[in-house]
Amino acid sequence: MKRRTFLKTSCAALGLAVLGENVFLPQPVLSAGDYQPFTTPLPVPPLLENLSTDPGTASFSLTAQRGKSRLVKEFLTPTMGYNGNYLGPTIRVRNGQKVHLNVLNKLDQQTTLHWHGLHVPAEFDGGPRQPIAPGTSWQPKFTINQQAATLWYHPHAMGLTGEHVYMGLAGLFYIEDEVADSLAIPKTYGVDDFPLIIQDRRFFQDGTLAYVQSMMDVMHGLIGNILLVNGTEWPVLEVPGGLVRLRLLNGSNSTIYRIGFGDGRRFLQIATDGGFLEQPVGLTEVLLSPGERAEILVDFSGDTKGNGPGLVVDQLPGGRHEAMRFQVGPAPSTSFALPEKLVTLDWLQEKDAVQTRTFSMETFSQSGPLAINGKHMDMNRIDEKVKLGTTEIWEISNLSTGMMQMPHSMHLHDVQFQVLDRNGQPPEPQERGRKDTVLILPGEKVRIIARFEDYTGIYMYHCHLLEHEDRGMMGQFEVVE
Ligand SMILES: [Cu+2]
Repeated sequence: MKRRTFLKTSCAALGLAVLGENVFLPQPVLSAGDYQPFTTPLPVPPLLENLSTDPGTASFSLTAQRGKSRLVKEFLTPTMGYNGNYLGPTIRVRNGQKVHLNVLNKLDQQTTLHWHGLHVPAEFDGGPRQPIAPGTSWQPKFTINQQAATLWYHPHAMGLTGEHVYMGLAGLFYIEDEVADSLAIPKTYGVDDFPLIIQDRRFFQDGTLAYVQSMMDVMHGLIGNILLVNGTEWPVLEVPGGLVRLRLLNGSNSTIYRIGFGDGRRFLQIATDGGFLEQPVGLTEVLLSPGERAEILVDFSGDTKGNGPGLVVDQLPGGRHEAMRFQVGPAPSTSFALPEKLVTLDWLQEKDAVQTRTFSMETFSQSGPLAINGKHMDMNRIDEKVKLGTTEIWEISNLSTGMMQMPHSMHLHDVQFQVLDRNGQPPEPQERGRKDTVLILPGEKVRIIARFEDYTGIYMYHCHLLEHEDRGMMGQFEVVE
């Protein structure tokens, strides 16, 4: 199936009906006046306090805990969060900084904490090999060794990732550096530079999160009918009447989002998963699979004060939602001279690759559904051994056919990679940057290139549709001397 065709038709394939729709809260209808939309201010996660007095070191404390949150209507929904009820604070560090963390698990089950997109030693990666038992804590430490980027953190315990993220365990992890400092772009957190964590959720009629799965929910991934931004339904964000930077995270479990504005306005994408693009790319929508990020610059200088566009999110599969609205305030005191050039990226060369590995993302395989190369995750098996300091090409294909054409989203721990080509064609300009997660639609074959350096040890690669990951669509690669 062609990429364009899939993106159009998959909207119709909805997995919701299977458990019986009336057990769930229905999708609220804006025009029906269900309740007052766009009146709740968008919460911006607080920046996590750095407990260190040494400027070269950042020291943070995170606690995974249960709580209750007002996510939808009048309900107080049981949730999970870091240092709070739902989601977690934003961690902000600088390249070169030493980072010490204390992660306390106050849940009644094991969890882990993975730094998605961060290049860290395997023992501190926070994948399924580093479980944190209930009531215990974990102290990862590492030195930030990569450029400015919008990364995130979330749990990654074997078989529990989907549920924990669904309940609210996730937060953002920003890296800043001198290059980011020098660019004339908005960079004041919560003033002209906002994180937007976009998720969809499904609720039972009593307002509890419906993390139950029919076979369809497993295959499609759990697709919710209610959109949340930073844990809030239909929020409004007051923005300055000028250039604003939005850091978008698809924080959903399994839904692909096509994100744009209600009035179809153009914006500039300036960063991918792993940092800045070489130059801004003009777009009217971004396509993000679960786990992917994009930083965009939006110009609100032409909007009438008090008005503003909606942020429109198309779910694939699923519906079209006005997820939030912007309300334009006074013009800012700073104006920005947008650079044509953002950064110079260090392009990995195909000729430097020592080998090509092939990965087949299999919706159905000989050994059952949701496998990679016919295998399901086994902690006792190393699937790939990669030599430290070498460059490799990974060719990832999604050859699912027939009725169940599932998209998959491949995430590699340890590295930021580059997309070489998709079905033999060079990637779109907005994908020509540092990536850690890549969407692979049915019928697609994507070649990526990565350099495995600095750290030896065992890391994960997996589908970032979390219901797929939890069913074993994951493998382990070991970086060896
Ligand atoms: Cu998948």
